[in-house]
Amino acid sequence: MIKKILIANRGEIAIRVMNTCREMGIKTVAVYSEADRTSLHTQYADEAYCIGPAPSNESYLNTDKILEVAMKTGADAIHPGYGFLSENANFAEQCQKEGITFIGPDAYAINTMGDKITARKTMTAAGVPVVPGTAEPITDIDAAVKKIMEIGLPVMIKASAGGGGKGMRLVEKEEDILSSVQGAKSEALAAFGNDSVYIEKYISSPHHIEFQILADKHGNCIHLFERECSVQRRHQKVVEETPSPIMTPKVRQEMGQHAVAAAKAVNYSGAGTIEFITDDNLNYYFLEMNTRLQVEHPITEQVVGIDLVREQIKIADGEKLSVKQEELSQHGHAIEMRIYAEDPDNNFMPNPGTIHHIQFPLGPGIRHDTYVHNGYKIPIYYDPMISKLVVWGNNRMEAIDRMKRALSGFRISGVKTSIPFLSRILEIDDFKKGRYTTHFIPKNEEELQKRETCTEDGENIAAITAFVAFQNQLQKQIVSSPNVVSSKWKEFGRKKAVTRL
Ligand code: MV4
Repeated sequence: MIKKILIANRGEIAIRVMNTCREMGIKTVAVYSEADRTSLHTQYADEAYCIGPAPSNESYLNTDKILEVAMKTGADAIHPGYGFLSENANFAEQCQKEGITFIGPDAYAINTMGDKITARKTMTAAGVPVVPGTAEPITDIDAAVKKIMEIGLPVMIKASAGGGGKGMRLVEKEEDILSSVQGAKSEALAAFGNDSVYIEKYISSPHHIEFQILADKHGNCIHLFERECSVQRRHQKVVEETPSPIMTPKVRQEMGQHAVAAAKAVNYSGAGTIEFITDDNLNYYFLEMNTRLQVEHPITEQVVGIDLVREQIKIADGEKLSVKQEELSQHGHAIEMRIYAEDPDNNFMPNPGTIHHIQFPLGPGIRHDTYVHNGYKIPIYYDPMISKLVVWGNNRMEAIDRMKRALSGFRISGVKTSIPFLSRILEIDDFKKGRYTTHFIPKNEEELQKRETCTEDGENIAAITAFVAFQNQLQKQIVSSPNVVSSKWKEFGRKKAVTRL
């Protein structure tokens, strides 16, 4: 029985995992870097231990130190969250050697899916469609040119160790093949220490649609339907929604079955995501598998009604899946927007700093996964995401209206955020109609970059100025007519009410 879990992460996801642990009666151990001494996750856990200096490789990536804390505190299991050690096969193996349960798949599944060429081969063998391309890495340039001309230009050159867009090149002309292959190889070598690259046919206006899967250690595997993640900026997801606006019941069922086949092919256990790239006609191809809990997992939880962290823990503890595929359905519509401490008017530069005041949107259909609070200083060392705003509605239109209301109910001062940019996305026709591809943000660049005439800071200053002016006026009146008895507040209240009508 898992009775105590160490959460090897920080921020909103550490808190998210701890919430489920608390509901399950499981004790929690937080680890933190020197920069996170006052972060909420350290106070939220039953115990918390400092594991080193601010830089990730000296703290949140310090496997020896984390395992030492796990053993000292008697933790039965480690939840890695996302990022950091979540897809580190060596760490999963190290945990196992120490007799601590890694809440995630085994090293074999992580390694097989982590190497894209191996993943493509494994998927092909399992009957999962992959993008037409090469099965083997490019070794000789003449063979590569021949193969590319067979597939037909344009093509993508991709790093086998890559993912998320690194070490990737689009080739449109025959004369660019050599330089693109060389460019991709050197970028891959620098980023991953591995210069293996392969070729895929280029899908010109793709959608990113991913399937959530859950697999237990007894050979059972189910999918929890799709998430549409095509609204991205420089390979960073900006909006995620489920169901996908372009999905049909038939394709959903087929893709879901292929997602389950993909997971089974690597003997997967735990929660995972199969990413597909689809064209406008819903032809779909396996792209990669993420062998972790994902940032955008809450939209699936809201629509399918399953706590994915609870399932992860139960699976890690050796339990069988408690639900069958036929018992699952999608109810309503959920949208997530990631809120970053960054300046959308200045090329999305990270804007860490102290949050002087923050007020979250409240009310029906809103879930807000965060770790920030009034007076919190966002450290410069980590990803500047401060929260995930998730809304649920009976249908897509209701969810969009709810997201608009939620974004407009957000108050934050001290740091710049992506909120104004996110609000503009909801006003764009292609988004409203659910007709968008991965080109959505570049295509609507101009409209999305429109600056507000009245910024949030401007709005605050206007309110403060008006208030101070009113106080001054009130003071003068009280001084000039000392007989007035306490009617000015009432009067102000009435005036305000009248003005608003
Ligand atoms: C592609 C593609 C078109 N054709 N592969 C980008 C990140 C990596 N996970 C895969 N990516 C792409 N692979 C082929 N054969 C276009 C992209 C792509 C993309 C994919 C998903 C979401 C956003 C994207 C933005 C630009 C390019």
